[in-house]
Amino acid sequence: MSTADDLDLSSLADDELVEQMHDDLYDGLADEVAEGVNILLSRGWSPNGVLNKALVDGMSIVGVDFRDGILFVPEVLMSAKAMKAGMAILRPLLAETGVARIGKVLIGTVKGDIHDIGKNLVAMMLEGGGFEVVDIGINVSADDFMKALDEHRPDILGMSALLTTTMPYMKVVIDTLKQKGRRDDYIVLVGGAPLNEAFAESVGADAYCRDAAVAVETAKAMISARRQHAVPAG
Ligand code: B1M
Repeated sequence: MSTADDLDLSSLADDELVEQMHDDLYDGLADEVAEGVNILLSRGWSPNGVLNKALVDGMSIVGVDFRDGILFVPEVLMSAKAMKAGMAILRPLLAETGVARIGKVLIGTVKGDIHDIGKNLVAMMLEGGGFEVVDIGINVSADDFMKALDEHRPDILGMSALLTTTMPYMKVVIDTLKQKGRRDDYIVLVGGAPLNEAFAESVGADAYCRDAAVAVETAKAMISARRQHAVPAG
């Protein structure tokens, strides 16, 4: 499953190209994935369509084979790199749709966890949805979350975890906020493949976001609800 050297991606019909991009993602071919993204965009595909059909669907195939022991860490890292190459092209386009900033989101992957593809996607989609986003990266400790919250003063704190062993750390961050009497200063949204609503509730988050699109909807709904309930000054 690899792009033959002489294969001209632009000669493929859309559905064949998307399939080829899934193969190229699987094989970690960053240049080919980037080229495919550019071709689809030049054919009038929306950035969102390219993201979901070509990249996210392709990465799901990688996820299944990683789970089943067919792919291993180095190969998945190559796929992740290829996905990032595609996302780098889409990022400014997704952000472009935003008009006035709706609010500010600070987002990071919790301590012990280095998965960042989903978080980056969420950050991109939030930017596209009109939010200012401060991404503080991976392996973020409660202390570092607190420092960043002080520095950036967002409306929303977003946390990501992809491992069953790291998701409980979200509670550590939320409990730290509570101890400092600052829990109510922020809307706290959490996400990541192993989470669910019950977990989000159990750690004291405001909502669980199944995917990036839900994260944008939830962020918008919660900001607007909070603003409606804010007591007018004076
Ligand atoms: Co990892 N890994 N991994 N991995 N990895 C998983 C998560 C795993 C499920 C694979 C498997 O076994 N099937 C498994 C976890 C099992 C478990 O916890 N029970 C696993 C494991 C075990 C590990 C290691 C321990 C492997 C090892 O070393 N033996 C290791 C851990 C390293 C660490 O973090 N300390 C490890 C390492 C890696 C790589 C480095 C190779 C690479 C990460 C590269 C990177 O991120 N830069 C990697 C990858 C790529 C995966 C899989 C294959 C794909 C994850 C991904 O990017 N998905 C993953 C299998 C899987 O999930 N199917 C797996 C695509 C992404 C778009 O989806 O991240 O779910 P996702 O994000 C979604 C939603 O969840 C949601 O929106 C996103 C977009 O729609 N969302 C949020 C996510 N965060 C959000 C935050 C929000 C809102 C929504 O805030 C508001």
